[in-house]
Amino acid sequence: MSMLTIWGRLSSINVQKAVWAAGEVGQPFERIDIGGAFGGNREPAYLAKNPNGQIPTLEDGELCIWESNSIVRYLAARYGAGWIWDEDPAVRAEADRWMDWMLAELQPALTPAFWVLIRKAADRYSPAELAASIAKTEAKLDILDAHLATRSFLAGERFGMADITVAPGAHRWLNMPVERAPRPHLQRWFETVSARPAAKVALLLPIA
Ligand SMILES: N[C@@H](CCC(=O)N[C@@H](CS)C(=O)NCC(=O)O)C(=O)O
Repeated sequence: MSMLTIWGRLSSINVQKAVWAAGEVGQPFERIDIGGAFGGNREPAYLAKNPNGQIPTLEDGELCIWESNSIVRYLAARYGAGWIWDEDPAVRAEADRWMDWMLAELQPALTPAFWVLIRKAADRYSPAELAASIAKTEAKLDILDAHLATRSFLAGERFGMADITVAPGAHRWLNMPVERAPRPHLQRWFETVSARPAAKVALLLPIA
């Protein structure tokens, strides 16, 4: 069994997705702290792996993959067939769209509030941007809650790669000092998926 390498500090929401996915498929991995206070992600050796200078990056033998959701898809397809990867294109499209929604909708909505309230970078965003971030995130999570009212997991009745990708966003929101509307379906889903052993390795508490 080959050893994976995951580059990136665990406080990154995008690294958490990769670590959780690797754990679910039972693939041994080494994680190397890089980025944030650890630095190193602008070094030529790292830029040769990931020209964006961002984290995470996954190495699997000769393969080098960046973009967190692509890493989750790769791990799922390569090592999680019949488990977190579904061969049915319709089920996979459902998973894919929630993964894309996470990157394109939920993460951008949540990021300003996270930076101001948790990373204490008040100078990055105005009070109006903070308020907008909270309002947008709440609206997006209403969509997630409604979706989860009629199914156990994001792509249906089986846990899968979309749950791994989206739950780190819910983890942040549910642990942030913000006023949240009660969302029973989201809460039930999050409690179920975050109790998984691989989730406990990935989801840092307190959030940072
Ligand atoms: N779309 C990329 C975004 C990656 C990204 O923004 N990573 C952040 C951490 S979450 C980063 O590299 N920040 C610089 C740093 O940590 O020094 C992905 O999903 O992998």
